[in-house]
Amino acid sequence: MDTNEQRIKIAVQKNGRLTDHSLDLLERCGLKFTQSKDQLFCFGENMPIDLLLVRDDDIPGLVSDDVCDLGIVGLNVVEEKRLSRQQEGREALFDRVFDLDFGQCRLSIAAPDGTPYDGIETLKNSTIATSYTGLLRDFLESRRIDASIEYFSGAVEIAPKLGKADFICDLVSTGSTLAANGLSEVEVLLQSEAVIIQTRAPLLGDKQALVDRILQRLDGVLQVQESKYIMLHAPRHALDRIRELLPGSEAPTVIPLEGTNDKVAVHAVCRENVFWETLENLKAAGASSLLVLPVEKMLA
Ligand code: PRT
Ligand code: ZN
Repeated sequence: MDTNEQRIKIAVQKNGRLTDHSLDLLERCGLKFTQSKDQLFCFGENMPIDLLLVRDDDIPGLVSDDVCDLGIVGLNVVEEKRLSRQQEGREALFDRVFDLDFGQCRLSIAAPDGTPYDGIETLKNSTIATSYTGLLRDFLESRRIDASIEYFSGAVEIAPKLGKADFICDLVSTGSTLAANGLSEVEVLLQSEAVIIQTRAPLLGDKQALVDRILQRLDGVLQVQESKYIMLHAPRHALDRIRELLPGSEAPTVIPLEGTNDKVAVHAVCRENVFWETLENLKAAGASSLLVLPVEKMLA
């Protein structure tokens, strides 16, 4: 029976930088959804897995409080929530299960251009504007730097111009927002990307098996992103050298070629991208008829 309690709920950002990537990833795991009229809920058509579409800041709380079983959210938001709960004396009841290879950015401290900066001691007795108070406090305390933190909910980069802060602490990806506001990065606190988190609450009935199944599919999808299937012909005597040159591949399959004793076909899954240089090196080692194909699905 497919009662509501037996359906998995995944919290996904409703409308933002992570939304398209998150939905695309779940679709590549074979999940199909119908979106509700209010666009806050996606019903799983082919598996008992539904999505809750929410603000990214709410995702760690929903997973920690067991409203959702899994969540896709930036590590910056996860760590901020974990630290703010810890600073309130509460534990965050979720675990990070996978890094998802999108939404890359870093949380950095930046100074107005021209500010003399001579290492972290320069931050002593300064005011730093941020919406990441938990991560910033943790960073400053671990380095024994006494500075005051000014909470800004948005547009942090204008705080120095308004005379509200000496430094800012915000997310950076290309660096163009900092440059446009006359700011330069001086410290990196955290390298972030989207991650999947799972509740620590026990999953009842068939739910754990279903979560394991979806995590295994996610793992497969992430692995094939970079993987390539490579086929080539090679003289037997060159096999050792060719094995060394195949990037990130485990035991390639070696198949005899009809009508010849000294030539074989080699098939291998490479867990890294295969660049032109690699193909040229393989050819120089004696390989011929080289073919590189994308991998669509993989199940370990
Ligand atoms: O409405 P909701 O609360 O859900 O969304 P949001 O506005 O809080 O988040 P959103 O959609 O902007 O970002 C979601 C997640 O994307 C973040 O939590 C990060 O994990 C990740 N991410 C990746 C980024 C960036 N890159 C990024 N560049 N989040 C924000 N930025 C902002 C940054 O705050 C700054 O204003 O982009 C600006 C800097 O970008 P660059 O390219 O100029 O350096
Ligand atoms: Zn947000």
